[in-house]
Parts: sequence; C-alpha cells; structure tokens
Amino acid sequence: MLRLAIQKSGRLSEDSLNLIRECGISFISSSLKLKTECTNFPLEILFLRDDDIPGYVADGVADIGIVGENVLVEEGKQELTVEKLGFSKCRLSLAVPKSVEYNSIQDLNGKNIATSYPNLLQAYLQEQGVQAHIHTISGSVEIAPSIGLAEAICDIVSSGSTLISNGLKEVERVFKSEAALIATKDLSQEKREILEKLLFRIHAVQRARK
Ligand code: PRT
Ligand code: ZN
Repeated sequence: MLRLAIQKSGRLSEDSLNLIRECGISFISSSLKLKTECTNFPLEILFLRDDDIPGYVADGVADIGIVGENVLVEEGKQELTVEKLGFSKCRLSLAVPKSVEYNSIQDLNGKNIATSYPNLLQAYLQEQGVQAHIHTISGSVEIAPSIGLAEAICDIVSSGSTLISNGLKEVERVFKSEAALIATKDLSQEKREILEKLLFRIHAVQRARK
C-alpha cells in the first residue's frame, strides 16, 4: 500500500481529492478522519497541514504527497518533486503601498520586508543584489505596511484582490508556483510500481482535461 499525504483543509484539498477521484480511486472521506484507505486501489491517504507534507515525505512517513511548490522550495525539499500537477497556481510577489513611488527592486535596499517565505525571498534578493531586512511572520502579512512593521511585503498572490483591498500594489514576481506531486527518495520496488500505476492514471486525467 502506498501512502499519500494531502492537505487536510485549505486551498489544495479539494483539487487534490478531485484528482484522486478522477483517477477512478474511491475512498470514504470524513472531515474528522486523519487517514483513509482507498477501497479499489492500494492507496492510503493522510490528511495533514500543508507545511508538514514535505517533511513527512522526506522522512518516508508518507511515500508521496501533494503540496505547493512555494512550500516545497521554501523548505528546501524541491529534490522530492516528481511532477507538477497544474492546479493551485499562484505567485509569490513583492508588494508596496500603492501611494509609494517604485522604480526598481533597488528601491528595497535597506527596507523592511514582511513575509512567511524568508528563504525564497532571501534567495531572490541576493540574486538581485539587494540587501533588506526580512521580518518573518506567519500570517496576515498584507497588513504589515499599514501597522508600520514593514515598508514592503512578499506574499502569495493569485487574483490580486487581497493586495488591492489592503492598499498595496504588486511590484515584483519572486516565484511562480503550482501544486506538485512529490515522493520520498527510496521507495521499495513494490511501492514504485503502485506509483507508476497512479502516475499513468494521473496522466490520463490530465490529457482528458486539456
Ligand atoms: O492549514 P494549512 O497550513 O494546511 O494551510 P495554509 O493556510 O498554510 O495554506 P492555504 O490553504 O492557504 O494554501 C495552500 C497552498 O495553496 C499555498 O501554499 C499555495 O501553494 C496555494 N495557493 C494558491 C494559495 C493561493 N492560491 C492564495 N491566494 N495560497 C494562499 N493564497 C492566499 C495568500 O496568502 C493571500 O492571503 O490568498 C491571498 C491572496 O489571494 P488573492 O486571490 O486575493 O490574490
Ligand atoms: Zn500551511
């Protein structure tokens, strides 16, 4: 039996479960259960916080997982990637108050930037030759400028409406992300065969969606 870790409740959950269902795999899901065994495919599903998924897969507690590339790369676990899945597309962007004049990334030199993605941001700033102070906060990043915590933020954007409603404008795209299927490094032969079967079905679903 192969163990798959997916997000328990959040933006990845529904699309992850739909993908499994569209692969013709049946299971009984209950919002209270932390794991479920599929009834017609050798797969067990674990429901976890998305941030915990790369670690569980890296440690082999789960064999495979579905997680956003933003979380995966932030945690330095991109080598676990099997393939991109094409949903939960978003970007990690820098934004500043819309009243602030902004010409280039150099304008952020010496500034305070609030983010939940310090590693992705640091790598980008370094690549751009910018030195700024990164304040790592775990949520509500978009209010940081209005409360005086930071002059800029670096956060996940999809439609852009959260930025607009907080009086911010997107000025740089730091990282492009979508959901990815990841797998632990040393899967047994038996589990690798189950993964191959699952991938075969995923590819059929993806072709049918096009
Ligand atoms: O509880 P748990 O830790 O599992 O969940 P979470 O709250 O950490 O994550 P969740 O469910 O918010 O997001 C899971 C993943 O979905 C992220 O890691 C991204 O890969 C992906 N994703 C896609 C998004 C968005 N779109 C998104 N719009 N993650 C977050 N947002 C947030 C963003 O942080 C901002 O607050 O939505 C707001 C911006 O959205 P727009 O549409 O207003 O631009
Ligand atoms: Zn999370």
